[in-house]
Amino acid sequence: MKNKISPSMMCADALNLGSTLKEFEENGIEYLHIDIMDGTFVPNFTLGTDYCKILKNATSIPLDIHLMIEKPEERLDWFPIGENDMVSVHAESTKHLQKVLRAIKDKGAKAFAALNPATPICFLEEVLDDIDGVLIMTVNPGFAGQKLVPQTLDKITRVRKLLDENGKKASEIEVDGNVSFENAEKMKKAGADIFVAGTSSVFKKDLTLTNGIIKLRSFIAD
Ligand code: S6P
Ligand code: MG
Repeated sequence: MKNKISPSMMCADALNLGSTLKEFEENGIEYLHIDIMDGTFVPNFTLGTDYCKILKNATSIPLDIHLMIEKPEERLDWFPIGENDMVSVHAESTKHLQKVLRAIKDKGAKAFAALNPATPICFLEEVLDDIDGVLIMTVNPGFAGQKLVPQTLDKITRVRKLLDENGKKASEIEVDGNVSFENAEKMKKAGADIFVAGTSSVFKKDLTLTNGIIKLRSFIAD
């Protein structure tokens, strides 16, 4: 399975969005990670529905919409979800996880179940047939620039095992939070496939976007 990079758009320079998207297209970026926060499920507000629509119209790079909101089942239709996109919904955010995951798949998109660092992986057991992958939070969600929660590295290994043992080898694992070059290499070894790139890789201050992407790809290469 090819390793994929999904830059976290909340870390992008809002004043230079057009040139950022162009550089991502030139570098074959696989997804655009868009953090949607509601100030309740997580203590922050970031990007929203109109931002998703702007990106959808501006680029053919698929969207990777990370919903960190209460009642996602009531708000899914607010987003421009298309066939090549992926949408992650937190197991902790809804009483109706299976229903939301199915609704995402009904739109033709890939459905990912997201888990906070403290959420046990058994939450995945009853929805294995309803997901295309798992988003493992490697920090507590809400902010960029945090430190890795170290036990989440082992969690990647355990989720990969759970998926493989249940005949879900094609299901992917996305990692989100402090995906630095060094951490990305460890995450890759543990079984991660999709890497959300933020302030310590693609958007690192002392690197150009292109050099950050090239460097990250070298750390997650097979
Ligand atoms: C955090 C959010 C993430 C961050 C990303 C930032 O709540 O879900 O997507 O934007 O982790 O990257 P970094 O490398 O600064 O942690
Ligand atoms: Mg995120």
